[in-house]
Amino acid sequence: MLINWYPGHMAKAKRLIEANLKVIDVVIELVDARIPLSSTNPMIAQFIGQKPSVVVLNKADLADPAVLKEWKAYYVSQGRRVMLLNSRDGKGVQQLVKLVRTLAEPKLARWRARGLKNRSVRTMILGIPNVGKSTLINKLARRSAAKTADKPGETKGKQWVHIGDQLDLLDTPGVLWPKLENQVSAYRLAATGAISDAAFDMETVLTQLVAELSQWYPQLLTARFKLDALAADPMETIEAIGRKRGCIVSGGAVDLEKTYKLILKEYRDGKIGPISLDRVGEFADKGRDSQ
Ligand SMILES: Nc1nc2c(ncn2[C@@H]2O[C@H](COP(=O)(O)OP(=O)(O)O)[C@@H](O)[C@H]2O)c(=O)[nH]1
Ligand SMILES: [Mg+2]
Repeated sequence: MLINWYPGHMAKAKRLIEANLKVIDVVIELVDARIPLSSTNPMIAQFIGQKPSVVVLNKADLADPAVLKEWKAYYVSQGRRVMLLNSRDGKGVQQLVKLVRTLAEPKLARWRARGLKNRSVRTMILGIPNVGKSTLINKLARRSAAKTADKPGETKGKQWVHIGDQLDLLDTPGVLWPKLENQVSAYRLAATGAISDAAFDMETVLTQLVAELSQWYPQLLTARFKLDALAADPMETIEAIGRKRGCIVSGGAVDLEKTYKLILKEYRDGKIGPISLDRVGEFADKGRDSQ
């Protein structure tokens, strides 16, 4: 699995995030609801520090509701605030604003006590690529009246979007690098589209994906591709899908590259059904791991 985040990139991303976090009161950590721990960043706990935060399981529409319930319980057991969200259609956005405002309340109360009645708390979104940061920022910005002006004493060009009562959002997210130190997470990041297609071996990713779908969601897989049964060997299932969908090269063999792309696209688009790949049990001891 190719890793295209070199230490130089990581150091730069880290510096940028740390600089922005200096003025942030509440952190919104965005992860992919289908792979909450694979799509988190090992350093997130360090970034968050003592600030109040919420972990948002975005793309909840694409994940398995039963597994999401377990993930919610998991985060609660870790002492974290957690929310499900669909940034694309905006479902949950209102609750997110409310929750962030609630988390900000102690700070606002301290400011009020010091006579700073009109000061706003600031929030920012952190997440690895492709978890929906821009989509969420756009949703939040659109429902708000207007962008607030730059404030004195801050990095030039930093823009704040007013998103709620005494609540401003930094309009650029903090982009964390993906966790690539274990192969299972790396493959799932590839399957969900967090790592660019050029960076991984399709055969490896697709055989793993089809193996996991066969194990956890056999009915969804057979129903979607009209298969009579699933083979023990995922490669056989992939070939059967290729035949069903007419991905055939001259001579009658299955066009594997085309079949890989087809399965991947339908999986990512949610066509196979709501599917979770990360499961709570397999990461039991790897909660907020840091590096
Ligand atoms: N189904 C679904 N797709 C989403 C959701 N949020 C974002 N997306 C899609 O995920 C892709 C990446 O989103 P983007 O906002 O660019 O991610 P970013 O890299 O974190 O800024 C886009 O195709 C979005 O339309 C969601 O809640 N549900
Ligand atoms: Mg973006």
